[in-house]
Amino acid sequence: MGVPLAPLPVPKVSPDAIQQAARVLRSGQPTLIVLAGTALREAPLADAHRIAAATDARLITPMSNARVSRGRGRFNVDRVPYSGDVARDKLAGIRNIILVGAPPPVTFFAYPGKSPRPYPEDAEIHVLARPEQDLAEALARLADELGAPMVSVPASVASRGIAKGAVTSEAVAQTLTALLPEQAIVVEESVSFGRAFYPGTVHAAPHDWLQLTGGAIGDGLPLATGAAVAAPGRRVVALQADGSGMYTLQSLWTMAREKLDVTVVILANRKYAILLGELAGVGANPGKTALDMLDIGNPDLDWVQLANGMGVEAARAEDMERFAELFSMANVRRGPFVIELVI
Ligand SMILES: Cc1ncc(C[n+]2csc(CCOP(=O)(O)OP(=O)(O)O)c2C)c(N)n1
Repeated sequence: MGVPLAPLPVPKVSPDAIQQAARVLRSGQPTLIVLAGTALREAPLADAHRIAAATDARLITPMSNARVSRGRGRFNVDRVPYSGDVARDKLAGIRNIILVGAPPPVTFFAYPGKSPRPYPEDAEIHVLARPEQDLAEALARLADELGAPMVSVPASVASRGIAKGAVTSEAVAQTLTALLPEQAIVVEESVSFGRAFYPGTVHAAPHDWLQLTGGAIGDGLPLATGAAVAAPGRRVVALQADGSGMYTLQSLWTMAREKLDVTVVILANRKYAILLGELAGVGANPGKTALDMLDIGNPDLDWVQLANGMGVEAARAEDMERFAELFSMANVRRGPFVIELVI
């Protein structure tokens, strides 16, 4: 006989941690609150915004988070920028950093002669809550301790409709905003192309945004598979860079067998594009052999045939009109569909 597993208790933060964070926030010094984990759900985000509005603290999240509740009617929080230089500019002047289930901000990669910590060296770090603690409860108590009034979500900006013409990151974000189904689960492993996706979808229908939290690429398609199994009735939209997609493309076969409602958008640039930028970032001057290693054409992958070969219907789009047509159609059908979006 198996012993039923009781859910693990979620420890609450101590009154001292609340008091300490409140003292820092009342000091009036420039303060950054870093939110991660379960602090990125709808209610705790609202409490974090109450705190920010009452104290002038700034809110931020790590670049990648396991799950964020976002879209129309919800509070948005910007992420630590991917570029170390941009992140350092953004966090200049910060005196205190309050961590809510998050590590201190770091840049994704380290570069010779540059600190991987994009905040001033003399900033003081305070831990309101560790990841395993009750983050929502901690933020609610801190907001109450500060007497922070409720704030309303900024009005959403009306959709500009679908984008037309050339495929760009901004155009895809615009079309996602116009067409994302209510309560979709977006799984994003868009790597270099998707820089506009997150900021550009703040006003899309309410959705959850799922990402890999580490650096080992290839998690997008399996994550989309798991999300679709876990949340039947919700459309999963996987925004998947092609190189990373190749690590785990057998997920498509599972999606077909399990008839999972996933719309897979393959962002086909036929390169490991981000690594070209990173090579430049460390001052390398790559020759032909190195550059060939970062090219995944020759021959080009045909994602329509790859998907068909695993029992998944698929089509290719080379402009935004076709993308919108395929994306709307895919999202209302049962089962998976792959769109190879040539970028
Ligand atoms: C498991 C694993 N292998 C290799 C890498 C190194 N790596 C980082 S990004 C990348 C290429 C990503 O290419 P793609 O998914 O096509 O996105 P793009 O850079 O073209 O936007 C590679 C190989 C990694 N991070 N993880």
